[in-house]
Amino acid sequence: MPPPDSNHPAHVPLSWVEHPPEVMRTRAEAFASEMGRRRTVRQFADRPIPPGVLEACLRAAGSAPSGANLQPWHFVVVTDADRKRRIRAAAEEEERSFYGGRAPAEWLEALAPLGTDDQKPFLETAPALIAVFGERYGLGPDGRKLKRYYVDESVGLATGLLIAALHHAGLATLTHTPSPMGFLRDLLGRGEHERPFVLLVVGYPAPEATVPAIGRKPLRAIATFL
Ligand code: IYR
Repeated sequence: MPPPDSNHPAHVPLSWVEHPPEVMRTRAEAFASEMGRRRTVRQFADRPIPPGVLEACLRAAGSAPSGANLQPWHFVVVTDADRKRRIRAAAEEEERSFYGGRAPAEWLEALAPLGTDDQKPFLETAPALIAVFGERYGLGPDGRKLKRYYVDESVGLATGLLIAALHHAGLATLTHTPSPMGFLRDLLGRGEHERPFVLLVVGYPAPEATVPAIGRKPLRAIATFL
């Protein structure tokens, strides 16, 4: 075998913790019940997030599997009030045209139970917004375009881990998808090689926050065991 290099790294022993079956069941049940308490929140308090929490959650997100391990994601954390205000203004402009005619009636009917509209005050109230970007292609040191693989799948997985990590840490999130989202690239100074994927609103729920009384499909409806 040739000596390891950056294209052919050495393999190292897997670091693995095995749990006895009863411990596995307890852990699995505890995690399912913790995740089952996660709700998408649309009313946020303006309390700040304790230092270090977002950083750790982002490290968890960055542990996601990705196409060829190219990790084609970038997370922009916005806590600056002026930038949040500009994001709100741009998002509301898109949403006004969405709710005011661009969205087909069937889509608006599907959204009705959620009670959403074109007003997005949480984009200013919440202490942090995390804009998630996916790389359409990578940029080599010489500006050369580098291929990326399964970008939406990879960025979706990282975003899912991020939402789980934030919930686990004790923070509420809203997965916001203003459409189209191109304005995020301009407002946050990201390059043409990146595409906005989702905008996460993060913070503590407002004390008066309510959530729609909607449920989740039971296991038998979402899983098949053959
Ligand atoms: N982007 C709009 C509409 C919207 C679309 C879906 I699909 C949702 O699950 C929720 C909202 C908005 O943010 O209001």
